[in-house]
Formats: sequence, C-alpha cells, structure tokens
Amino acid sequence: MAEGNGSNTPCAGQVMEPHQTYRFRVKAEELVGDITPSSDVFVLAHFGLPVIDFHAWRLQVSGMVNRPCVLDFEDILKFPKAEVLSFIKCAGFPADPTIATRNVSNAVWSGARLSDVLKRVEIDPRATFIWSHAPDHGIYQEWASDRYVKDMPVDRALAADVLLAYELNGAPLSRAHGYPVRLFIPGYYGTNSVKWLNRIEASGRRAPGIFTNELYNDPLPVRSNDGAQVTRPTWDVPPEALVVFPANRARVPAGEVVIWGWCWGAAEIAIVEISVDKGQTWRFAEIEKRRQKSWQKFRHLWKSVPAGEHSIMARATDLNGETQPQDSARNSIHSIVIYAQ
Ligand SMILES: Nc1nc2c(c(=O)[nH]1)N[C@H]1C(S)=C(S)[C@@H](COP(=O)(O)O)O[C@H]1N2
Ligand SMILES: [Mo]
Repeated sequence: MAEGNGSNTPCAGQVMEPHQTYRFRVKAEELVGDITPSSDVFVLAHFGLPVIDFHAWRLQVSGMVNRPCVLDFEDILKFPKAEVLSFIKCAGFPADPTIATRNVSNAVWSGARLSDVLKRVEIDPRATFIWSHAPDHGIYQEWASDRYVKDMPVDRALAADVLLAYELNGAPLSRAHGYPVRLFIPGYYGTNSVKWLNRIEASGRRAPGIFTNELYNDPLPVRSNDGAQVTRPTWDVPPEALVVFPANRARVPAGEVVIWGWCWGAAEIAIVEISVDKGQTWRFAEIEKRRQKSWQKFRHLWKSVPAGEHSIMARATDLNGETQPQDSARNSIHSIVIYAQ
C-alpha cells in the first residue's frame, strides 16, 4: 500500500473497446433460477467497455481522509473477504423515471468491504458523501464525460454489505462486469455500483458530473419554497414484482394455473398481491423470506381459470408499506396476458 493524495488525472487516455454504449440482457422473465448464471447477468455500460491493464490497476483513496492511500489488487485481497447474495436492478432510462425497463439479475458478489478500506484511511467526520470514480469516458446519447462518477451518503458507504467486489458467483469479474474491481451496493440501483473502480473520495458535498447531477435524479411530486423542482437521486430501489410464469402471451389449459415470479427492493418485500381482473380485486401470493438482499420468490395458485384471455398483474409491498404505482414509474406494476383453453 502506497501513501499519497490521489491525483486528478483525466481519463481520456483510457482505451475503450467497444467505445459506444454496450448493453446485454436476458429478459428477466426468462431467469427461472434463483441465482442468475454470470453469463446471464445483464450488462450496462454507458460509454462502452474500458480495457483495464491489471498490473497497472490502482485504487486511490483520497479526499476528506486523514491517511490517503493507493491500493493495488494484492492490497485489496488482504482485507477480509465478504460475500453478498443480492439482486441488481438497472434504473432504466437515466432521465426518464416514467418507464419500467425491468432489467434485473440476482447473484453472489464477493470482495473487500468498502467500510474496512474507509476505516483504514480515517474519514474526516465532516465528510457526508463518498464519491466513486471509473476511467470509462465518451459520449452517451447527448451527454459527454471524461469519466464515470457516482456518489452515496457516508452512512450507506460504511454499512458492512457494500463491497469492493472482485468476484461474481465465485469467479473473477468479467471485463463487462467491472474487472478487476467494482463497487457493489446491495439494494441501490445498478447505476451506483461503479465498475472498473479506480478512485474513492470522501467529500462534504454531492459529486459533480452528469451522472449525479443531470441524470439519475427523479422529480418528486413536491416543490421547494422557492418553487424549484425537488428531486431524489436514484439510490434505493423501490419494491417491484415480476411475473415469470406463465410467460406473457402463453397458452395454458383452463382450470388451474400456478403463477410465480420474483420480487425485490431495497427493503424486504412483505406482501405480493395478484390481480386477474385488471386491478379491481387482489389476492395474496405466498412469498419466501429474504436471504441477505436476494430477490424473493412469490407463488399463487389460481384455481379456476376460465377459458379465454386474461391479464395477470403482480404488485409488491415492502416492509415499510411502500408499494408499486399503477403506471408511469421505474417500478410500475407488471402485467401479462395469457390465453386459457
Ligand atoms: N464505470 C461504470 N460503472 C457502471 C456503469 C458505467 O457505465 N460505467 N453503468 C452502471 C449501470 S447504469 C448499471 S445498471 C450497472 C450494471 O452492472 P452490470 O453491467 O455488472 O450488470 O453498472 C453501473 N456501473
Ligand atoms: Mo443502469
């Protein structure tokens, strides 16, 4: 471990391959296993995939800390290894909170605890946010940036489940998932879990940049005293349920059908309800208890399915009583159609 303040080198020299927005997904409705195989875990990279030189890789830890340092991969391995089973959910469109994209996976992430690293550098008690930087750069839609930067409140960063992850499902991260080291914040939208992490910074304010200011801030239905729009960063994932079976547009035999799917959220899901009459009446599904930050399985036996076309809706409510909006939200209610014959 070396000492010293992190320098503020621009990342424009970082090789990107490809150097354009990179997406991969298996539709969540097709993820029938409790743990998503690494090859099926979705990928989102705004600017494309940086090519990181493993031997040159360093993590700078700087800002409002008493003992700034620079860590290499060996240093990261020396911290106790922690593991978390967790869902990861993409927020969807950075500037449009009215569309539900339902891009989600569930996997085991392991690595060093961010809190162990932050204890080592001794954060100034006046620091309120932890910033995370990565060297990927370029153009995403109409936005350009010379790096990828996100932030989170210090309290969240100090929780024991936030990882500097170097493994996914027990194997080294692939390049697409952030090799060699990424941040992983269970329960936060994926956008916050910075891949190809190269710098951690403690600060007394939110991080500047498009990914913390212009994008990923959702308007709330209130205005401040001076009339300005109040926004909330896309941090905690709100509750959501997704019907996996039957598949959308499936033909099923009339009579009995078992409906099942996944539900998730920053807080554990307490209730899932199913409606087969377009939301007029709801019945409770059975739901499994949460392990760590895993998604949870729900199940409901619909005993008397008449022949014909039916819609099926699933609605999750978490332990805090927060539930899903009918429409126009990142987590609006999922609805499918089936044909019984
Ligand atoms: N450095 C960097 N980290 C990033 C991104 C990015 O573009 N650059 N995309 C974020 C977004 S929007 C999501 S949803 C998650 C996706 O993680 P995954 O590709 O491993 O599933 O990575 C996040 N971390
Ligand atoms: Mo995302």
